[in-house]
Amino acid sequence: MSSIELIDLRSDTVTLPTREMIDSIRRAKLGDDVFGEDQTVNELEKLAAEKMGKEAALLVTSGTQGNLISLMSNTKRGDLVLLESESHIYWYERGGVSVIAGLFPWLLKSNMGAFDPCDVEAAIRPQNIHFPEPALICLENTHNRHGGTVITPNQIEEVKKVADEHSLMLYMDGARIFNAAIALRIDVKDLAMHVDNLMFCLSKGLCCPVGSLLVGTHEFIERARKLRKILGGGMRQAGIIAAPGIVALESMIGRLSEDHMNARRLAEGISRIEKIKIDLGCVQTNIVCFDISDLGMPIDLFVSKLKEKGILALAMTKNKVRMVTHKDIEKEHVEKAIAAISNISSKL
Ligand code: TLP
Repeated sequence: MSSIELIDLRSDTVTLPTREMIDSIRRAKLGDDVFGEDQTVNELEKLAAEKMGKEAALLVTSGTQGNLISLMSNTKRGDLVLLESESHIYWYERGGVSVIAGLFPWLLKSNMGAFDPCDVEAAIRPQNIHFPEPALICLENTHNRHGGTVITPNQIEEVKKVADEHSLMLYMDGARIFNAAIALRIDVKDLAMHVDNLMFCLSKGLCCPVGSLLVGTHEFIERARKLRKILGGGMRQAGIIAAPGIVALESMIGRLSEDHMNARRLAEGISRIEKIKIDLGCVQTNIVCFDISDLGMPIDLFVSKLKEKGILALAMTKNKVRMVTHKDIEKEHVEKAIAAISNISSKL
C-alpha cells in the first residue's frame, strides 16, 4: 500500500502551495494586521477588491469563517435568510448561521444552484408581527453539492431584482468563483457585479495554504473586520498568508481551465462504465459526482476499494461519490481513476 502513489481527488483543498508561493512568503513585507500595518495583507485586499470591482476586501481564515462573518455583517440577529437547500452554508458549516449568527434559515430549491426568481419572490414574507424579518438572500457559485455547477450573471441579476424590490441584501458564497468565471469565459467582475458582497477562497483550486477574502462596500467590510475580531480571526503578521494569495490572483486563475478539462475527461470516462450513473450536464467545472447505487455496495466500501487502488475520493451522500480535479491531477491520473472505478464495477 505504501508504495502506491496516492491520487488525491477528495478536494481541491488538498493542493500544496507552489514554489513561487513559498518564495513569496520569504520575501513578504510583514506587520501587525490588527493595527492595519501588514503591507502584504493590505496589498492583497486591494488587489482582491479591484479584481471583483468592489470597494474593499478583507482577508479571513477560511471560507466557513468568511460565510459566517458575511451572514452577520449583512443582517441582525433574528432575521430570516434565504438559503439554497443544498448550500454549503446550510450543510457543512456546523449550523453557524443559527448557532452564532442567530439567523432563521429558509430553504429554497434551485435548478443546479440557480433560483427561479418567482420562488424567491414567493418565499419573501410580508412585514407581519408573526414573521422573522427577511434580510438576506445567499447564492453559491460554483455550487458544491450540485457538482460544481455555474450560475450566470443573468441568473444572478434576476435574483438581485427581487432582492432590491424587497430591500434585501444579496450575498454569494463564491468559494470557487474563479472556476465559474473560467467556465463561462467571462471576467469575474461580471459575476460579482449583481451581488452586494461575496466571499472567495484562495485555498481551493488556487492552491494557497490558507485564506479566503470578503469583498463588498467599505461599510460592509468595516463591520466584517469587527466581526472577524469577535470571532478570533484578527491575525498579526498575516502577510505570510497574503503573499501566496497575491501569487494566486496574479498567476493561478487561468490554469483552472486545465482542471475543468480533466474533470470532463474523468466524467466522460466514468459515463462509459457499467452500473455507474453520472449526469454529464452537471459537470461544468472541476467537480465530478457519480451515483453508485446500482453497484449494490455500501459507499464506504466503494471508497475504501478505490483507496486500495491508490485513488482517494469523497462519499458525498449514501450513493454519491465526489472527485475533484486540481493542479496536481494530470491526464494520466484521470485515466487511472477511471480504470480503478471500472475495475471495481466489473468485478461484481
Ligand atoms: N468545501 C469543502 C468541504 O467543506 C466540503 C470542499 O472540499 O469542497 N463554500 C463552499 C462552496 C465550499 O465548497 C467550501 C469548502 C466552503 C464554503 C468552506 O471553505 P473552508 O473549507 O475554507 O472553510
